[in-house]
Amino acid sequence: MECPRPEWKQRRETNTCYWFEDGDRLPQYKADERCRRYDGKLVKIDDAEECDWINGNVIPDLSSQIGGGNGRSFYMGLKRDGADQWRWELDNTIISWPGNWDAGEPNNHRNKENCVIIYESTGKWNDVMCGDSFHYVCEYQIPPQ
Ligand code: MFU
Ligand code: CA
Repeated sequence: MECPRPEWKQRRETNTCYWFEDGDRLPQYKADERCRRYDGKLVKIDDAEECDWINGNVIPDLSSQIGGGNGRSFYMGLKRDGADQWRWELDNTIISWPGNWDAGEPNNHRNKENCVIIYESTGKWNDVMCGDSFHYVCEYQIPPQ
């Protein structure tokens, strides 16, 4: 089986495909809508290992596909729920590892930050307002044969 589009990157160990969109910048729900067009979702990062893989292979700056200093940010599929817990939209589960937060994050700045971005330059995470527009990373799981 293959990824939904040729430009998606496949992680062979898990048959997961990833796509960083660095053309459009969209609010979080629109970014997720875009991922779903390809039967994907905004990325769920299960553990530190997957986080490292994504930072090294998917995020352009860190994987040196484009080169440093772009200063861009990418949405993932993690949201603060009503009980103030971080929950993955892909399967509605609460995050089960500490995450890769930037220093001082998540800070829920002005009490309005319920979505999460990845900084391209460092791979670190920041909570942001879901209505702000950013690039995004989609994930697609190739079904077992
Ligand atoms: C930091 C970040 C916020 C926001 C703000 C401008 O808070 O945590 O997400 O980007 O800067 C002081
Ligand atoms: Ca923040």
